[in-house]
Amino acid sequence: MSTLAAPLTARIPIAPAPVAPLSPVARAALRGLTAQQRTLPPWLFYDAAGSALFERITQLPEYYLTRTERAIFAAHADEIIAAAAGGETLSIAELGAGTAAKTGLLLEAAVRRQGSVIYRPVDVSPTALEMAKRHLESRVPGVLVEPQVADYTRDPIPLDAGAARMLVLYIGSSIGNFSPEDAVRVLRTVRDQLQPGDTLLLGTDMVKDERTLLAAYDDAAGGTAEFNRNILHRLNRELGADFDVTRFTHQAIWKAAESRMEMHLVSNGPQRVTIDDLELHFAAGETIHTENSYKFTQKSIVWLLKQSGFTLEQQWTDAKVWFAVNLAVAS
Ligand code: AVI
Repeated sequence: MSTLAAPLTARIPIAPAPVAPLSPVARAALRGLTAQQRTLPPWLFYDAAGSALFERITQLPEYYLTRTERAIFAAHADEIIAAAAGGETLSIAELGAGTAAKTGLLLEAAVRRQGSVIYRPVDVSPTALEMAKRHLESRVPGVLVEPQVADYTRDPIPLDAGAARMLVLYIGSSIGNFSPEDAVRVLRTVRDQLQPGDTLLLGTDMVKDERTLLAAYDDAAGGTAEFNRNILHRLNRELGADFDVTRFTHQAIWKAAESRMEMHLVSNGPQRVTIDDLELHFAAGETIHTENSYKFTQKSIVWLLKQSGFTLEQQWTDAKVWFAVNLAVAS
């Protein structure tokens, strides 16, 4: 038999059926929920519903962070901007800007000082950036908003806006949601984009009495519980999981040795959950660890900045030293 007569399929390799790559959400869920201590990464909180729930948290009486930091800006914005500018013209960038609700106070101070300012908010959410642009350009004349959609936790972002001096804002104690090692990695990436003399304004929530911390992460109205449980609703919505969300209880724990608040979701009893082909069995009391929120001391702030290539230059706090706004210079 000539080779030409051989059955066609015998000679043409059949390509395996393509396997669709997992989405980042599916990958995170698969990896985290099959680990010994089940975990879900906190970035999963921030879909549209979760971002709205977080906005509500910032207004809760127990969640002192946002209003304390805002009060520090309200009292010291001119001083902060003057110290960052050091006599030069300033451009301002903001990491994880979201809707840039508190930033207006600092931008107003920059406009008072130099007449106009370029402001580059960086965020993964184009919708939040659009809102920030519309809101700020109408509210603060003199601000030119140049939004940038990027994941600053992964990719270096070009920060140079052509001005003599850059000020990078990383406020709201967002740095506290990273482990110390990851926090250094994130800040080092920022440092690598700056020139010596440029500055970073870092908001840090401070260690304080346990009662205040527990209330901030487990409020009476249940807003934080709803925010925490939204992560399971998200897996139901986006991955077709079948979590019975009512059977998971929100838990906030203060871990003094690690200097962090932890959030967990505790399984109310033995239960089975499926996500596509994956079957998960939860024992009663077993938890999914959803967030760490590190709290700082003067020593840990200085350490973090030093490891990341910055030097702490000036610091502003509230009277109770619950929150600190730190100006650090790229060394
Ligand atoms: C966004 N981040 C600084 C908040 C925090 O306090 O760690 C997220 C949050 N988690 C519970 N409440 C607020």
